[in-house]
Amino acid sequence: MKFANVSLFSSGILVSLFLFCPPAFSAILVEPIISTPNKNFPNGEGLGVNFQPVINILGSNAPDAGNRQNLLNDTGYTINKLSLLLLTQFDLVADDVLWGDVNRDGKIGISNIFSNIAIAPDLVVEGALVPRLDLTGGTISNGKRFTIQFITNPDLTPIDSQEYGPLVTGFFYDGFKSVPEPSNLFAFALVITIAIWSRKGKAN
Ligand SMILES: [Ca+2]
Ligand SMILES: [Ca+2]
Repeated sequence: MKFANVSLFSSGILVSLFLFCPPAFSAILVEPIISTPNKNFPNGEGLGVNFQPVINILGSNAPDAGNRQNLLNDTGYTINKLSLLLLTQFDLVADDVLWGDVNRDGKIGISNIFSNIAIAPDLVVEGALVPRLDLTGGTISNGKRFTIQFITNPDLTPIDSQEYGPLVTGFFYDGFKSVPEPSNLFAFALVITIAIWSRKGKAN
């Protein structure tokens, strides 16, 4: 009798494990590739002057052929920080979606522009916690192109290149506007000085 109870209990545990463990093991890992323009990709759209630092988020499906383009930074700002987001509340998968080392080189994120790539605290977007990855230690000047791609494990790239990937990623940036060259500042100061001198001259 006791033995039978134990067996039942054990099989109950097995059922629970079977039901609850697979989702934890099947988390989808996402790794971004941020690079200088890829010669194999077409030149895509500009980000536009309405895409403002920090306050605007640009979203896209991933991974898919639609991401394979060279975006233009025409925001008017030099981008010195990119924050990438996994907008899991909008995706089409039930599994957890996390940043991870998909190409297994020991680091999360691949970039020939930004040298520091680090997981940042989750961001709250429309009430949902959003995994975030910050890229710093590099710049994308206004007028320059760059690419953002995502690779995943398992590979969720649609077989049909016209289809959208099931994940939704987003990004926002921080940056600065170019300041006048030091030589221009000096010339400006010189003009002001001359104006003051000439005014003094008139008064006398
Ligand atoms: Ca989801
Ligand atoms: Ca990696």
